[in-house]
Amino acid sequence: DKPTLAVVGATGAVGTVMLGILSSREDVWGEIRLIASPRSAGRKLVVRGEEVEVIALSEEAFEGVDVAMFDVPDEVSAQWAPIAASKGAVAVDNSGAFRMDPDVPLVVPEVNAHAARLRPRGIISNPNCTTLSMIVAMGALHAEFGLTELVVSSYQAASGAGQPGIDTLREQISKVGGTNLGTQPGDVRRAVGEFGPFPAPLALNVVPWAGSLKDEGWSSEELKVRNESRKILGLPNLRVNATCVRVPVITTHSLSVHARFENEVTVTRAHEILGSAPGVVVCDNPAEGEFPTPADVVGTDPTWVGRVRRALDDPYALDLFLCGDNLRKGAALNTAQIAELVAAELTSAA
Ligand code: 2RA
Repeated sequence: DKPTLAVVGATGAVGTVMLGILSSREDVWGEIRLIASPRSAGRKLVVRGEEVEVIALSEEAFEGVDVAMFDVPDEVSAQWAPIAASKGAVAVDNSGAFRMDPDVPLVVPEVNAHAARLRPRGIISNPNCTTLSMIVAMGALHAEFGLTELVVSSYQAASGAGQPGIDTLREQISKVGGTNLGTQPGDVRRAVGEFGPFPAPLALNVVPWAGSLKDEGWSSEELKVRNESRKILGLPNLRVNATCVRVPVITTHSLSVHARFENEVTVTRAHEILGSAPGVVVCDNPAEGEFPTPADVVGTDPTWVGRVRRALDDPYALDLFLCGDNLRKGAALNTAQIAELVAAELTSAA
């Protein structure tokens, strides 16, 4: 019989997308159990067209579970993913709790699916949505040209900060829409007043910050892009510089990437590689105004790549622009794909 899946955090921004994805992908699951904090227990959510009652997070909730997806804050995963694993489940964790643990694989099925099999702690980590918005395309180019350096600027959507991020941006837009603000120093800042999870106003603005302050002025987000890219690609010495910026977009992260390789590159060959890479769509015809934008990419599964150019001063480097829906491939979809890898493994071993 089919494996039992638990979705922990089913009521959050990512959890909601997850239920939609589980309802539209090939159904490889037997029972799907929805688990959330005690305050959400008892709510009924629809998955695969059926109403399922949410149960409270507890040890018993993992009885008989084969795969447990975690879409919860780091500290909740840190406590409960090991408990789920101790009950015999494979935990697929979307939080940052275990991503850099040497005994926990960090998996993007299109790039390093094999890594999912070696999981001594019974936990598999899902990368950060910013890393995920570029790594499928970069993995394809790496396989062909041998990646040596990444210089990245991200343009991150408000929903990366969850529902509070979405609510904050919409509230700010309602305050500044239809006004003549954005022309005097501090006028938007004064008008919106509240910044929610962000350190500065987001509407009519960009905020060169995401996450928390780490050593030497780097943000946690920028170190995640660096460290996770190295781990996923198996390139411990990959040179990575990221600058992570929040922009007034509801959902879909964008990144501009300067990538340097061991081998000379051509745009023609890069287009061929990206065009045939699973999970990647090439949208690159600036003469016709065709390039990826969040307004077109949101709600879709692939990584969209455009603006592919060979660096003018370096035949070993490409410049390109990518968009990816940070709640779908950036979180829920990749987690679901990893869970499906495990389901296939369990089913074939049964
Ligand atoms: C963000 N990537 O966008 C981080 C976490 N989702 O805030």
